Amino acid sequence: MFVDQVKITVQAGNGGDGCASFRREKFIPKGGPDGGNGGKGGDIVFRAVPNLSTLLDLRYQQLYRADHGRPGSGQLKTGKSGEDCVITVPVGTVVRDYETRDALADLTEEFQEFVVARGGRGGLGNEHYKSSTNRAPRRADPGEPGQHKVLFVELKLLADVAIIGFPNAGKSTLISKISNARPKIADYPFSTLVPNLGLVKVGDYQSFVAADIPGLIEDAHTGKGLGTRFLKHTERTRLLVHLLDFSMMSDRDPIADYETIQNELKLFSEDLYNKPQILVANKIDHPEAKAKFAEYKERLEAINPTLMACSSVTGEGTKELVYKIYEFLESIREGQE
Ligand SMILES: Nc1nc2c(ncn2[C@@H]2O[C@H](COP(=O)(O)OP(=O)(O)OP(=O)(O)O)[C@@H](O)[C@H]2O)c(=O)[nH]1
Ligand SMILES: [Mg+2]
Repeated sequence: MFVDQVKITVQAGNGGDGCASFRREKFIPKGGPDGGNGGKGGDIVFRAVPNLSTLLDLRYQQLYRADHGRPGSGQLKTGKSGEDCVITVPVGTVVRDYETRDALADLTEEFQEFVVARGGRGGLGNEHYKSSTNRAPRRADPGEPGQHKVLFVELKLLADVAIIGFPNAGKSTLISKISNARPKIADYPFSTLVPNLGLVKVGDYQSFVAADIPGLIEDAHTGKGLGTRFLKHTERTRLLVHLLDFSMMSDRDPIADYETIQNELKLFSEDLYNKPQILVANKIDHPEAKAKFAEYKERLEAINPTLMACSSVTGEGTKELVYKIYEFLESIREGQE
């Protein structure tokens, strides 16, 4: 299981203090008590939203505070309530107590909300204590403190995009370049034995999850190489990045490679075979790889017009690829709505 886990601290707002005050008006010599109540402190609220897929934002901000309530004032004015602090997380997020690991909330539906820490109630003003026996109470209460909690937030990751291709095509190198995943990279085939998931940041606020799938080869569907058992991880992804090796060293024919992999996908699952793909010529930094790319470009574009080139080692073209993947995921998402 691949999980994203973050520790955060939340502090709800304190309630505002109640006010002790008496009416002072011309011609009303002994005005009664008129101190208002304090406002309520803001809550800390978790909200599950559809357009997030990771807890990346929570890694950047680890302390969340809601506003305090304002104190009450004379003329029976209640203090303003503090604003809630809303923490947006992906659907599927579980919020736990950090110490006990008890689940406090399981956010399984879009726009589901959960108040994890309550703001303090405002203190009562002295007007509240007025009675037949005490017409001029001086008592006013302080606001209650807001709740403070240390939380353990976790999310089971599901990949949005899977990187597929022959062994050694550079899938692990690519995911290590664009995400926080640090898989093993080696110049021999089948260096990746299980899928690696990584969080990819796009600009400041957006992100997606990519999976690096162990290499596929001809007859993978019959169990050759590592077989297709990891392809089940790709069934829930929305997009495939199909990586082709363009280094001259491997002396591979990218079109034959492409067709071999496509054939294996098809034999494994028609649904997977029909998923949208971005075709990527990798190792474009290699001497003569650019010439090779120029040679194949037209034929590859005829197969799939969404064709890009990059080097997972130097980073050339990887930023463009990340944006292209994101754009693609967004358009798929919009198409589903
Ligand atoms: N020059 C160059 N070498 C690369 C590039 N990407 C990967 N490599 C090299 O290619 C070899 C294989 O890279 P990996 O990332 O392990 O390949 P993989 O596709 O994950 O391989 P498997 O896990 O075995 O399927 C390593 O020696 C990498 O350094 C690239 O863009 N340019
Ligand atoms: Mg690998």
